[in-house]
Amino acid sequence: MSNRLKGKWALVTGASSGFGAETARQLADMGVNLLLGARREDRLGQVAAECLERGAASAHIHKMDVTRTASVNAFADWAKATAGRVDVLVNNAGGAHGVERVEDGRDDDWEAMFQSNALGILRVTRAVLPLMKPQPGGIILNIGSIAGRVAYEGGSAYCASKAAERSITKSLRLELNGTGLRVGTIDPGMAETEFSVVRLKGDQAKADAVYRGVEPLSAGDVAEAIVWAANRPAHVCVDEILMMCTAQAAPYKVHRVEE
Ligand code: NDP
Ligand code: 8X3
Repeated sequence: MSNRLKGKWALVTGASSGFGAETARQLADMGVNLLLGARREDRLGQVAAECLERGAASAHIHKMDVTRTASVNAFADWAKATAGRVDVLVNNAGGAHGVERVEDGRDDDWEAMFQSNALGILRVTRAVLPLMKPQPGGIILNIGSIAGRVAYEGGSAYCASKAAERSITKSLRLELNGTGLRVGTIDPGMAETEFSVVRLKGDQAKADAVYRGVEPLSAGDVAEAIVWAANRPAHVCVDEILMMCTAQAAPYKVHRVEE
């Protein structure tokens, strides 16, 4: 496979774990310069060190919170000072909080999901676009979910925030038509990361049960799709990828094998 990413600058949000960390590692394998953001700076530092070992052209980290405009703008200023350009933007930071039905839902959970999964993408993209526009051929990949396409019980606000991500991606694709910039969404189904531990408020046993009797997607599976989409030639835009593990035919249709 041609490596069109070597020496390019990629900015990944939510790079401290899961899809974001694995995307950073796989981009490192291709000799990319990395700008990595998340709230946990220590974890970002570990990921950056691994990336350098794996061949990243450079790996830079900066603490950021996508739910705060000032933090996102400071992050973009840092990216400008560090790199001066961004060729690949992966809007990955986010997650789910809670599994309650609407009647039992909590404002802080709902707000956290919309803040990170929807508004966070808007904020980061607004701040980073000036670093992308001078170089036609760049790409923005937003991380959506099967949940943005198919609603399920206990997922109202998460599904809605990911449906918003889908609309944001489509609007951006239209707005950037003619600039040479590409925009797409990568929409995975269940994947074993820290996602369920966060969603279930740190209950590791409940999180493990989500994946019991199933081989879910791994962070590596999803990162491969992200890196593949980013590595297409400049005239090819991968508008969307929907991917699930073989055992999952819908969010609520998962074939489990008794262990
Ligand atoms: P993880 O919990 O492993 O990773 C989430 C990442 O997002 C972490 O790096 C976390 O870093 C970062 N993050 C969360 N909130 C913020 C914030 N406010 N500001 C900055 N960074 C933040 O989960 P995944 O890797 O699975 O999730 C990545 C994305 O993929 C999410 O958008 C999620 O909704 C989506 N997704 C996940 C699926 C799954 O089944 N795992 C399936 C489909 C989509 P830190 O805490 O250090 O800030
Ligand atoms: C995460 C996948 O199926 O838990 O976005 O909603 S699912």
